[in-house]
Amino acid sequence: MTLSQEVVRERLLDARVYLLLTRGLCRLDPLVVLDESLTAGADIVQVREPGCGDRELLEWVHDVRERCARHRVPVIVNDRVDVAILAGADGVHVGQGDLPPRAVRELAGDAPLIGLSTHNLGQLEGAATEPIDYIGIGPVFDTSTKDHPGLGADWLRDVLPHAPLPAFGIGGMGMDTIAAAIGAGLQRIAVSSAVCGAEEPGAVIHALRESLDAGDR
Ligand code: TZP
Ligand code: MG
Repeated sequence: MTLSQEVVRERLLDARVYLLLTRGLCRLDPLVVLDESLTAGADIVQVREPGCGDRELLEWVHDVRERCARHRVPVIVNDRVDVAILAGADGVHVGQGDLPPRAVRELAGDAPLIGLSTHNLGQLEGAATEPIDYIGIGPVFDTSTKDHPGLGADWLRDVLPHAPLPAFGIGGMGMDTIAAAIGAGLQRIAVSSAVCGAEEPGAVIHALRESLDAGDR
């Protein structure tokens, strides 16, 4: 880890916009997407590269980590606890079919953040007894990034009060859906294609942040 455990946890508690960076979804150079997003105020960055070769992934996580550290932004690696440890990342994100959080904690130790994807109330409530730091909830809206259809804003409104940890709504988050998400009570989002695929990724991050901040007032 480049950032201290205290800083990483502080950043998590304040986080509103969590970027899932996937190079194949980027319209611009992925490093430009990353730099613009960091400058615009992305709070956390996840490296999500399904199907990427191990060596290439390790190098990419190093590059992302170096850039994020300049902004004191934690870097999370999707699925791969081994790569996260080797690259000195700040955390690992796992889904319901990945290594169980307890196994990730055993390998990674106490310091790194662990995030868990949840897709229903049972999984959301079950997260309370896992050794994790935050959860993803969704997919909230339809998205081409995942096969599963969006569960909807009404569903989100019902489940959100049961979230035992900081909860990031995910799936189809963007300028056309953020109002409905906020209306359902959401304060934190995880976003991929709306930022990666944008011509001006920084402007999208900035606008999403503004909406979320305004939602509090
Ligand atoms: N889980 C649900 S949607 C998603 C993940 C990992 C990807 C991000 O979604 P989007 O719609 O590209 O922001
Ligand atoms: Mg996964």
